[in-house]
Amino acid sequence: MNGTPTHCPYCALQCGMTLHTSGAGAVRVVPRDDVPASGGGLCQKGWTAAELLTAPDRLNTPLMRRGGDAPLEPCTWDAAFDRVAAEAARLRALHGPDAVAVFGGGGLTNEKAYQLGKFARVALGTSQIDYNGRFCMSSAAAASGRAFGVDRGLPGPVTDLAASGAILLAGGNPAETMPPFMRHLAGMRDGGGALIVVDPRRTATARQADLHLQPVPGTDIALANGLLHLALAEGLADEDYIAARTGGFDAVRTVVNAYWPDRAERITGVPVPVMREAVRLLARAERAHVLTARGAEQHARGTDMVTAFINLALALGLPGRAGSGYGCLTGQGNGQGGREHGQKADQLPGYRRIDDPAARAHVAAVWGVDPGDLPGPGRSAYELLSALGTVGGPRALLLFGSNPVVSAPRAAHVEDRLGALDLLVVADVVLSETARLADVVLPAAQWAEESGTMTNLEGRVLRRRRAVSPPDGVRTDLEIIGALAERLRAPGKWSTDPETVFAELRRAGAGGTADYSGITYARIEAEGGVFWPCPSTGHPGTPRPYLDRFPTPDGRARFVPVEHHGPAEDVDAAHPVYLTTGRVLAQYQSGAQTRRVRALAEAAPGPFVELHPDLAGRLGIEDGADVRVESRRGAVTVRARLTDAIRDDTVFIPFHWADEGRVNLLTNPALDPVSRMPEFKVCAVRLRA
Ligand SMILES: Nc1nc2c(c(=O)[nH]1)N[C@H]1C(S)=C(S)[C@@H](COP(=O)(O)OP(=O)(O)OC[C@H]3O[C@@H](n4cnc5c(=O)[nH]c(N)nc54)[C@H](O)[C@@H]3O)O[C@H]1N2
Ligand SMILES: Nc1nc2c(c(=O)[nH]1)N[C@H]1C(S)=C(S)[C@@H](COP(=O)(O)OP(=O)(O)OC[C@H]3O[C@@H](n4cnc5c(=O)[nH]c(N)nc54)[C@H](O)[C@@H]3O)O[C@H]1N2
Ligand code: SF4
Ligand SMILES: [Mo]
Repeated sequence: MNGTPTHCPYCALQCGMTLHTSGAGAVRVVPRDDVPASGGGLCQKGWTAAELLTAPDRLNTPLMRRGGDAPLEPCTWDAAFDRVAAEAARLRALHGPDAVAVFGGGGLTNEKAYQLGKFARVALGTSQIDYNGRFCMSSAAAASGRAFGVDRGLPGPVTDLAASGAILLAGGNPAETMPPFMRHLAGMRDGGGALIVVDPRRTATARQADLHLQPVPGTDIALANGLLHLALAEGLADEDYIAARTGGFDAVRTVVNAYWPDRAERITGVPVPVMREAVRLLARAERAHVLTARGAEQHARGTDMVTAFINLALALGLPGRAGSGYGCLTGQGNGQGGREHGQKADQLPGYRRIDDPAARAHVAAVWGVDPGDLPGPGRSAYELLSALGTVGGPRALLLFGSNPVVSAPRAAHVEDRLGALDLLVVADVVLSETARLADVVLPAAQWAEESGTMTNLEGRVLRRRRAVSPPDGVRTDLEIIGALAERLRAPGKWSTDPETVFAELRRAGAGGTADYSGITYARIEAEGGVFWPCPSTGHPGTPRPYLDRFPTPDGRARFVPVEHHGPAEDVDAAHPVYLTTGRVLAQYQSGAQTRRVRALAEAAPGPFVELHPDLAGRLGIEDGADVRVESRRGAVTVRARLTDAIRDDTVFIPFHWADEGRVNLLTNPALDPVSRMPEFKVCAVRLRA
């Protein structure tokens, strides 16, 4: 038995695990107890992660479609690469470089995310690149950038949470989305700290809370402004901190003045005494945290929603104090790193802005190209997907590590757009719902078959280590990108070795916001991970940024006044019920991976709609019955699951399934004006038995 220490393939907690291989090729997962974030824990997805390595329908040869309606058939790698490169070159010559687009993923390693961004700008010369992280934490990223001058998920090591005196968690359900994370919250409660959960559903997480605020979906701005109003009225704000470390408070004070308690209760449905209790718990704790996750971010006003919670945290004096602060729980395995190295439409490596001349000059020098040849900013994820195949839009798409047919909002439209392309290329491990539509499918190596680095929710850079060889016929994403770059005669170097790519990433990002230049594989190994920013090899890394100053021009955090707007699509007579969406423990994202793992498919076999018995009674819907749920964009048929844990004006459907249970047929693509995040978390529906 050999053991390879690595991390789980799935979420941002990046739980530690050792993979033991036997001669027969079987891989056994054993939790590691030397990884602080998971502390020896794994969830059911982690325990069963190795099963996908040998999934019966794992892709192990490239596939190609010769002509529109022809079936996908096996082909050689050379044939696949030749076709992709020739088509890309043809479309580019015909329509210009933006005719070819790229879509990436927050599950890709730092090395792949970096190489993909470089590939788009240098090999294709296209501005049209974005990724699924736009659907994930982009609103929190935008709000953090606006307030603190930087966007790094948590303000400190996740183990700091256990020493907190109070945590307000808005729109997160880690009991299902990161189960081992709950030990940190439980540790806090054991030490006398209070957990306050804001969620329209009494989730498994809310059931472990001291206080549960159950608002109408989409009303978090009114709630956070109401909480801040109460804090000010009760003299709980930290005026010294506000004066010393922040700017812009007066405008926020004026705005929240109008969110008097009764008004906040009327908008949110949260009783005033519960709000008052929440504020007192937070303000009285010596150390406290305000955290957000997707429930308070995936809104057409998501950036403002997060800002409202940041304003509350700032007024209580939390950010920039050791053991306190505001944080966002990132989502995907590399949700943090995936947003730093340039696969975002407006970004260059090191979290630099692509429209900043100094950033362009620095990165172009590392890439060996002229800064003037780098494209400018492109379209955001949903805007990119919905421009595919339109006049002036991209004619080809190369997609790595995402399954938008299931996970993008207004999915039928996105599917339609994908169908209008001249060329769709999908690199994946399995034939996902999106890969099924492709003209060329490239079978990629996965997780335990490759090495690289991932940045977890703490901002700690970790090693992913290769434990087994990829199956014959499969290539790593770096090999795929390298081969295509070569065929496109791209300038510069296109290493397929992760450590070499990481060395280049360090140089490209040096001096940027997310500075990895002092991080090496050897250091990660020796130190159990390194926190960015880490600007030199002698630098210890930065577990807790902002202790002395915020990386804003004047060193102060910025208050930004925000007003409640309500959902982009409110309920009305035709569509009288709010729909919200999210996750269940045993399935991951679009389900492409976890639906193929037997124990997970058994634990969460299919889509359902959670609804309150009172609502069900009014509609004549019985538990277990098939229900048709319709929005202005589409309809799904799912099984009714009656529970009094949800508000009676709201229903919940998880998004992990395809076919008639694909909830993104219903969701609203209304975008946040700053982050371009779609409103996954609220739209209006009607239900029929
Ligand atoms: N099992 C599992 N774990 C995962 C994933 C997975 O797919 N499956 N995905 C990973 C990824 S990429 C992510 S981003 C994270 C997401 O992790 P979470 O953010 O914890 O997950 P969600 O279920 O999307 O949303 C959290 C909660 O938001 C609530 N909510 C809905 N609308 C609102 C609202 O208007 N206001 C508030 N305050 N709350 C609202 C929902 O009821 C839900 O309980 O999970 C990661 N972990
Ligand atoms: N309604 C609704 N929709 C949502 C959300 C929601 O809360 N509600 N949440 C949104 C969020 S937060 C997210 S993050 C997105 C996620 O949604 P997607 O972007 O669709 O995420 P995954 O299902 O993880 O897709 C990853 C794909 O990459 C493949 N893959 C895995 N590893 C590799 C690899 O190393 N290389 C390559 N080439 N492929 C690989 C997997 O098999 C899978 O097909 O969904 C968003 N959509
Ligand atoms: S919590 Fe996340 S990282 Fe940990 S085992 Fe589960 S899916 Fe994997
Ligand atoms: Mo996510």
